[in-house]
This record gives sequence, C-alpha cells and structure tokens, in this order.
Amino acid sequence: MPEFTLPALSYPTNALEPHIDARTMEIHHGKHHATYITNLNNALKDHADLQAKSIEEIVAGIAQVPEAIRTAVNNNGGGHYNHTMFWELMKPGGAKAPSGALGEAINGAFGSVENLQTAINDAGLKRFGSGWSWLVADPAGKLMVISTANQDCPLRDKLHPILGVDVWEHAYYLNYQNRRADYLKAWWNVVNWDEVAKRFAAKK
Ligand code: MN3
Repeated sequence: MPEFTLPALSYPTNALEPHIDARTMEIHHGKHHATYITNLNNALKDHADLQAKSIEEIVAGIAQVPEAIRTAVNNNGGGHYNHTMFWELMKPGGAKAPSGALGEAINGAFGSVENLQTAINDAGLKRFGSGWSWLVADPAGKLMVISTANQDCPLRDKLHPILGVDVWEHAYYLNYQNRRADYLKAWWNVVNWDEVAKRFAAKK
C-alpha cells in the first residue's frame, strides 16, 4: 500500500538563519513532521481507500473519515499537509514582496501587505496554546485571515490555505523562547512570496 513520506527540504536546515535556526529546523522537520507522517500511516493502515487519496483530499474530506480514526487523521494528516506547505513557503533569498494579481488582491482585501502581516501576526499571537495563523481564500476567492488550533487545516472548512505560519512552541522555542511576537516578526524575512503567489493562482 502507498505510504506518505517525509518531503525533503529544498534548502539546508541552516539556510533560514538567523531567523529560523538550524536546530529548530532539524527537529521540526526531521522529528515533528516525520512523526505526523508515521502516525498518519499507522492510522490509515487498514484503509486502502484513504491511502489512495492525496493528503489534500483526505484533510478536506475529514468529515467522511471513519470516526475511529478521524481524530488521528485530522491531527496527523493536518500536520503533514500544514508542514509541507510551511517548508515550501520559506526560502533563503526568495521573493521579498507579493506582486501582480496577488499583490492587488492583498491590497484590495487588507489595504496593504503590512496590514496583512499585522493581521496574521495578531491572529498568531491570540492563538492560545498551539496552532496556526493563515491567509486563506474562501470558495469565491475572497481573502481572509484566520487562526486554527493544533493541526486543524482550513481545508476542512472549504478555505484554501494561501499562506500559513506555525505558532506551536516547537516552531520557535529554541531561538525565541516565549517571544512568539519576535518569531512572527522575523518569519516574514524568510517567506518566499513567489510560492505564496503560486498557491493563490492555483485557487483563484
Ligand atoms: Mn510545527
């Protein structure tokens, strides 16, 4: 049966320093993400129908997953989808600002990129405990900022993730300790806006 596997990073673990340190990347990608995949594969081991689907299909269709494994698939499947996106959104030397259709859509919805960044950071700061802060597009293409708990993925609610930042302590604690605000501010330095634009174009 096909199994989900840990996607390789497209850059070395120290490539995002000083904003995201190498040790955090090694543990976050090599341990946390890897564990989500192991647990997802375990949850799906007797479910060939689900194994045949993409992770996006599984997460978006979480309500149809058998109840006995739904929580495990939500947590670990969401963890796999969310982190795969997160690694892809970051890049050393990536595009530093949104341009074209994405830039126009952000200005239309939020007034400016700075306003969007403030809204994402605020939603991430207000998230009590573990979760994510997101820029999502609804089915009509409208952009909005939301936050979800734990590994809940916006796809569950028919909202397509355009950009998401992990605000679990494991994402920043080694370098920033309790200073989530400093991590969020620094994170924007490693966002590759070309990848954000790609995700936006795919769902327009
Ligand atoms: Mn994480």
